Amino acid sequence: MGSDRKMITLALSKGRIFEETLPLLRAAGIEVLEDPDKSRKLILPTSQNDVRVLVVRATDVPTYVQYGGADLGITGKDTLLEHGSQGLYQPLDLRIAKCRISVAVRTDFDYVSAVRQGSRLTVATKYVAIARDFFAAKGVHVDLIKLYGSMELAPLVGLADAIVDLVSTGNTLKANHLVEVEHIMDISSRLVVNQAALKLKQAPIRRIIEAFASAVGQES
Ligand code: PRT
Ligand code: MG
Repeated sequence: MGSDRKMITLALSKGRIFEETLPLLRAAGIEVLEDPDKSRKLILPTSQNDVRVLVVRATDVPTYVQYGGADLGITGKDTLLEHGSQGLYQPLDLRIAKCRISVAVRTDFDYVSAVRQGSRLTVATKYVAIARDFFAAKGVHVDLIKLYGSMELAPLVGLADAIVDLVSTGNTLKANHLVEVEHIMDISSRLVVNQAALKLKQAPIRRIIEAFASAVGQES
């Protein structure tokens, strides 16, 4: 970043967050000039010379913003809870990329009895921090297995009794003969801002926060 003290850099991940952010950027008068699915560029120009977009992995957005590689970013609450929010100012819930984080098991697994009998559950998840906190609060003993994707497979092949994963329509669970047994929390994406950048580039960053806030119908 340091190269241009006037440049505003926004970190986004490809896919649903990128797609759902475009209308918010438009509301702030910013058009992204290249499609990240077609371009190989990782830094995308916008219609405003002093605003650019970084294309990063969803799980890396908080890291880029925390260390100042980007001034702002948009990231799921799931990702933020796993990463931690040190150094990140979170002015807005953008209410995009909505889903929930749930516990799911095979339809033939008796979760209620397992929990009632105090069994140790093996839980596969990308969200080890969220899962650890959730089961600790319930007083359920768990062995956590960290996965990076396709969590739904784990109970099917005997790797785990349960998974903690994101659910939106529920179709992925259904297609894999899994059923939701706990709703841990609702998830949506947040705007995160580097605290030092907010001080150094107050005016342009405030302008973006306010445009996003009015686009999503919130006070900033
Ligand atoms: O894909 P990659 O490994 O690069 O990263 P990622 O999976 O973290 O990125 P991405 O773009 O898939 O998700 C980014 C963010 O979108 C997440 O951090 C969530 O905050 C949010 N989001 C909203 C979702 C979903 N809805 C969602 N349904 N992220 C993932 N899913 C997956 C879910 O993991 C499951 O496999 O979709 C599947 C379930 O969908 P349904 O509709 O079948 O229930
Ligand atoms: Mg994904």
